[in-house]
Amino acid sequence: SEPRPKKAEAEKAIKPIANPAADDASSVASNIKYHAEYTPTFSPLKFDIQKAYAATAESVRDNLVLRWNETYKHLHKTNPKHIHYLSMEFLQGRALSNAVGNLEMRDAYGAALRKFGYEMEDVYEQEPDAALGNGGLGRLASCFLDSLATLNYPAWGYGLRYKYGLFHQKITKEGQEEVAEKWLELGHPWEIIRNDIVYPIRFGGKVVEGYDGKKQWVGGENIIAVAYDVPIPGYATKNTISLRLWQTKVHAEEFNLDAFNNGEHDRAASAHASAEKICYVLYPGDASVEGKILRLKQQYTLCSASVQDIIARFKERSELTGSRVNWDFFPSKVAIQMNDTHPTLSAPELMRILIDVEGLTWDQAWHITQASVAYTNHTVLPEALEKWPLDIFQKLLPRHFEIIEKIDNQFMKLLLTSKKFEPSEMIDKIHHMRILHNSDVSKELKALMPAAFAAVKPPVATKAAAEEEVDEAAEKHDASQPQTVRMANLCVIAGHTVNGVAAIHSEIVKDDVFNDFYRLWPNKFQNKTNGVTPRRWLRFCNPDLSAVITKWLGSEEWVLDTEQLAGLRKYADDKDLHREWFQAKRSCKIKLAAYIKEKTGYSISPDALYDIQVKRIHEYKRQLLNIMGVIHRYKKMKEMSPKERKAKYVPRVVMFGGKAFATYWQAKRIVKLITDVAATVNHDPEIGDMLKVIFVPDYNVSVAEVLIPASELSQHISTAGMEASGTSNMKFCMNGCVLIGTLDGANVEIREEVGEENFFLFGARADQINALRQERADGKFEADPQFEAVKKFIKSGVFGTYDFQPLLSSLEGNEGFGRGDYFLVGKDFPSYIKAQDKVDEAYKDMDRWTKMSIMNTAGSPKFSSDRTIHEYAKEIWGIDTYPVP
Ligand code: T68
Repeated sequence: SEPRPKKAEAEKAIKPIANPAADDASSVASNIKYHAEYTPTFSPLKFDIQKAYAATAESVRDNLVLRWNETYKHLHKTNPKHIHYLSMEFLQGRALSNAVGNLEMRDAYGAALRKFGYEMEDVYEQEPDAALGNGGLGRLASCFLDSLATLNYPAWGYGLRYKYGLFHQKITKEGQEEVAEKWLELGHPWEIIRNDIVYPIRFGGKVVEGYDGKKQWVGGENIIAVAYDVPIPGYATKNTISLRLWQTKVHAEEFNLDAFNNGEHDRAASAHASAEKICYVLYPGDASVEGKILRLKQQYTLCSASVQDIIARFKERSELTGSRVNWDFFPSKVAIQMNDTHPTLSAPELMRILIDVEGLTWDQAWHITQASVAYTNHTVLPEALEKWPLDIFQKLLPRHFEIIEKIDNQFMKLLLTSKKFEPSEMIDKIHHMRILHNSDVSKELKALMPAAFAAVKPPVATKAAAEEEVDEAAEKHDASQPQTVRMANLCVIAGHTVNGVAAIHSEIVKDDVFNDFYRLWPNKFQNKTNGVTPRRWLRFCNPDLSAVITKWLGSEEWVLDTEQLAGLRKYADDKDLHREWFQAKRSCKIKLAAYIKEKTGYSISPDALYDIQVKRIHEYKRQLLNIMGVIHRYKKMKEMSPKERKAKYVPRVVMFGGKAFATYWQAKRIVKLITDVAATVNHDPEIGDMLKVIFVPDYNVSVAEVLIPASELSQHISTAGMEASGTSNMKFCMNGCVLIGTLDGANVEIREEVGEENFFLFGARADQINALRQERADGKFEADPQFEAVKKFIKSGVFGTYDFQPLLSSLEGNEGFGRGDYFLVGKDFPSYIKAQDKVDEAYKDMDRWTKMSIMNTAGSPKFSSDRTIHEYAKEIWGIDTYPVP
């Protein structure tokens, strides 16, 4: 690397020149200097690192905009079918390092920044994470955008521009504390505000019928959504797609000047305040009525603005061909993917616009909608399947409610006339499958029901008597059950395809969550196993290991063609590769150790086994099983002589990271337990480096980029059947980390790919879980003495005085809410401990371990999101690739 000149000299030597296409170090430096001077966001007196970041980002953005414009023009001209990926969450992380990497300009930017006296990595660090997501679902959306751009698919991402992303997590003596996240505070160079792309959004009001019978939705609160575009570059391609984020506001006319002049300042700006708060925070708690309305407003804003935008572009491109708009072509130009149920309203919104605005018939609109939208399910947890109280929904979206009512009726009719269910099952099926839970059934529909109903009861004497009974049955809804709009049911009914996110999850979707729908429409259901982008999650976050891989595979083609990673298998026993592999992992471990020291004050040895569990804190993900395993280990170590300890165990650092939802108390107690155990164990001189416990604060994408490359063992230990897929498991696997896990989500497929000898398996299988819970409820469960000992150890106060009883109570008793060990921590504990003992055995033999590590990377090709996206493109969206020439 070139020697660093003095900053002042460099600044004098470099001329500021705007050159968006610059790709050599000198021109890049000129471009950076240009932005430092002419895109002035900071004081002209200094060129500090923050300004270096801002100017570098602007310079990279120039390059992106160039490609972005070309892509738009190319796709406008060729007019292919586009995929529109609607998601309430995108967990983008940092943009600069990724963009420089995808543009393959690391060397040019590294050298240019060095001319100014800065290291590129330090400049990258200035960027706050764009954390517009909670976890896996949002990060998946971001990996998909990277693959869509890289593979040259015509695509748009649509989301919301939250002012505050996912909260920052502070770890204090009290446990987790949440602090508002302010990613926009110093400006965000990666977005382009599009004041020309604005759509009206309405809430409330009423539906009026015109003389021609046409429905019109009028009145209510009227706001606008403004587009902010984030260019998404593909890797080693010109194609640069858009993530369009909507920001809510109102037109200036809504500002009440009279009120303001009267001194009523708040009232004057009340329309502004009401509109702007929609985009304040990601996923506000929805326990209160206010919270619910806000969340529904967010969802509708995303759906309405995006659908209006999609339609506007469809019309624009139709007009281009000189013909009038032919709506029959819509599904051959537009695919809409709903990332979970949060964007479900895009289906009734599309119906509304096609019928009320464009004048299509119901049947035409329904056909177009069904042929365009598809739904991905990400969870089997019943509490996570969205239901809106009917009254709130109807008030906020009266026209959509009418449309959904009609879809619901149409669906029930179809159900009654389909031959898929026994007449005796019919009433039950209607109750389970319809969209409007516990609502009345129309007269027309009731007329279809006697036959079904008569089959349940002994045949009724007269038609009138039958009808009466039908009335009763149809209206008999459990008063304790509120009337709701079930979004998942609407998704399944309106979408042409429903997919799960890992093989086992897609089976559960068919056999359990949506079994009735599966019986009705078996062909609607598919699997699309998740994937992660190998650019961010291997090539860029782990340059050390990437260099070794490239050297042994002979080229860097694996970054685009991950299948080539399998080529590492043939060197899995090569001693030279072992040495280089070990060194690469070790250098990542040293970087992580420095990071841990800085963030927590704890020193960890790079010679220890690095064992990591990072994900949202949730009971089903069982961080509790992990920490109880750690406590067991600590307790055993204390009972042993140093010699015995060394013989049985290897030195290990167990790291945790993840955020708990602010009001999820049980999850917060788990965080507290981990940090209290850490405080005791890490200061125990008898134990020393044999065991360290670290809670890494404020886990996010950037922290993951430091942790994952340094991992040797990672934990994916959810109760079987509960984790839809998991995606960090894939990132760890790619980075040569060995997994310990249950047969859950994508673990099943990872184990198949890497080989069972390279995966530490334990625990009950998904098909055993119900029986095990029943066994427990029946009082037939025999507690494991080691597990009981761990509970006793915690209760004894070794880890301080905090009251962990509410946490421990969840593991006790046989059944009941929050009791009876619903997540089977105690049941799986003995097999977990055995698997962990096997880990220590394996780690004692470094050759064996390094081979396992290599075999994990070699077995990871399937888990590239490129593979996933190709499958969606072919089997759900029907889109082709269109590289910009
Ligand atoms: C995750 N879901 C799954 N949900 O838990 C994970 N939920 O197994 C899977 O790998 C991942 O999706 C990608 O498919 C989530 O992350 C949420 O974050 C969420 C957000 C709002 C409401 C409900």
